[in-house]
Amino acid sequence: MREHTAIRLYLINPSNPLVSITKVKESRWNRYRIWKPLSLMVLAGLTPPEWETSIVDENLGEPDYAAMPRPDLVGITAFTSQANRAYEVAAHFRRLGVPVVMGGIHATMCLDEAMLHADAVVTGEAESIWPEVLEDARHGRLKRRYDGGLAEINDVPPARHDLLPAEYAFGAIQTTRGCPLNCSFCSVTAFNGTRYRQRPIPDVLREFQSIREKHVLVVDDNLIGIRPDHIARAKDLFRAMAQANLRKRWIAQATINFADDEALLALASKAGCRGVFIGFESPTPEGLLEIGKKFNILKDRDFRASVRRIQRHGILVVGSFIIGLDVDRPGIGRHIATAASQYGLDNLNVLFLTPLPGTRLWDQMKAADRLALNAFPDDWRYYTLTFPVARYKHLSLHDIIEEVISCDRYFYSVPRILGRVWSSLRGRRQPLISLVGNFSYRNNLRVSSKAYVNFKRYCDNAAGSPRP
Ligand code: B12
Ligand code: SF4
Repeated sequence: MREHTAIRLYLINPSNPLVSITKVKESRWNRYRIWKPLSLMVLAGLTPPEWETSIVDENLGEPDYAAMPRPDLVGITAFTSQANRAYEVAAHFRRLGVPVVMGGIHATMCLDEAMLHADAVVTGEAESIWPEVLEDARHGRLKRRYDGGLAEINDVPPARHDLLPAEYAFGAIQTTRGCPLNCSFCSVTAFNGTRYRQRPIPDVLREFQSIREKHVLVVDDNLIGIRPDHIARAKDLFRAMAQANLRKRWIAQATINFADDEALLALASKAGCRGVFIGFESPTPEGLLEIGKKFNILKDRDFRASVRRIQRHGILVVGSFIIGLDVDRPGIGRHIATAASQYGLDNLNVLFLTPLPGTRLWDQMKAADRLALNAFPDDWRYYTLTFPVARYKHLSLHDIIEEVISCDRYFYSVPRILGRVWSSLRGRRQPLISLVGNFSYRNNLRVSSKAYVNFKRYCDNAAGSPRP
């Protein structure tokens, strides 16, 4: 390692050119389409001050690595969809003789693959192990593999909110880790465990206060949890946030039980909650059973009434559905769109069923030879949930793409958008955000139609990957 007083560390978030907007400087609106890499901000928070730490987010624009000062160590994070680019960046720095450490969900789930591209790989959550990795790197004795396991929640440090430029519309924070549900397609339980871990409220408040953006994404996978004690703690948190008068507006992810407690909703709204992203996943009970999300249909739930209850507190509801389940047949696109309209959702996000490594779905589909795109690591770039990468039971590649297009065309037709904006205006529920959100989804339709054409061409040309 070089001899200079400060030891230089780059923490890099690779882009996926298929999904990233890399022209933030060209349009103010693009600020709303990029999200802070909180993992790297937390890693920076764990890094001792003798390291001169920079976070490089490729989503802000392609960095000119050659023009940047040579670092002593590089840490790279990656979701599966970023793995491909992560390996390119790793190769660049390794060619220069700079040691590269990889970590995050993809490296954890595909350890052997990641080890081929990095000098060291950290699996699991980094809190307990990162200081040791840095010490080893400093003394030139990096091991090939480290495992952080699951962190003690009190050890999660405040993230370094000061390190990224002011080019994002949203700040980011995490208040809990893990999810007690275990849906077959989701990596969260496999990575963060079923034990629902809640950060101490004073830590969360202090960190919120250090965020400069007015709008914040609370990245928790399940904001309120499912048990009465989880929900009691969520109420305590919201109460404390309201009392601290944070003046933040935030959006979060929750399960539909968020709707079941009026006091919880009132407190969340008072604490600044303005939008919630909820996984509805399938419009049919058979679909929910297939993916292990029976939770959604407990207590004979009336989805429309649940959504209304949340909206009455000034909170927008974005619903997510999956297309391509074994129970899904032609017509499912329209079925999802009508269900979403009937539930009264403010926005709808439809994603292709995607087997992500480490999930039960991956194990099932791999064993049944249903991974249609499997030239890894190259094909990981299509594992964005916005491309049909598997073989679906009743839907061919062409069919499933048509289903998604028909779903989006129905839900995002101009009259339906205007109806929703009018309803949010009447309910004083962020009408401007509703308008921008709806038209931005509608605009995505054009972008994704073009992407599907290229994708189909890629599938046709991909040798040895016959499509159904
Ligand atoms: C916020 C978020 C986003 C943000 C991304 C913000 C960002 N740039 O980080 C947005 C909305 C853009 C997003 C998009 C997507 N996401 Co997302 N997202 C999340 C979410 C909810 C939280 C991530 C987070 O900030 N966690 C908090 C930090 C502190 O935890 P962490 O990232 O795990 O980091 C810790 C460790 O992993 C480790 N670590 C991480 N990196 C590194 C690097 C090094 C060097 C080391 C040593 C350690 C280390 O240390 C950290 C501290 O312990 C996760 C779920 C989750 N629980 O992680 C899903 C999740 C990561 N997303 C997922 C997916 C599938 C996607 C999408 C592909 C699809 C989609 N539409 O959602 C896109 C892909 C975008 C792309 N560019 O390719 C999956 C990824 C699964 C996988 N195998 O890749 C997850 C796990 C959700 C799930 N249900 O399965 N996402
Ligand atoms: S409820 Fe959400 S976070 Fe929890 S396992 Fe299911 S999909 Fe994942």
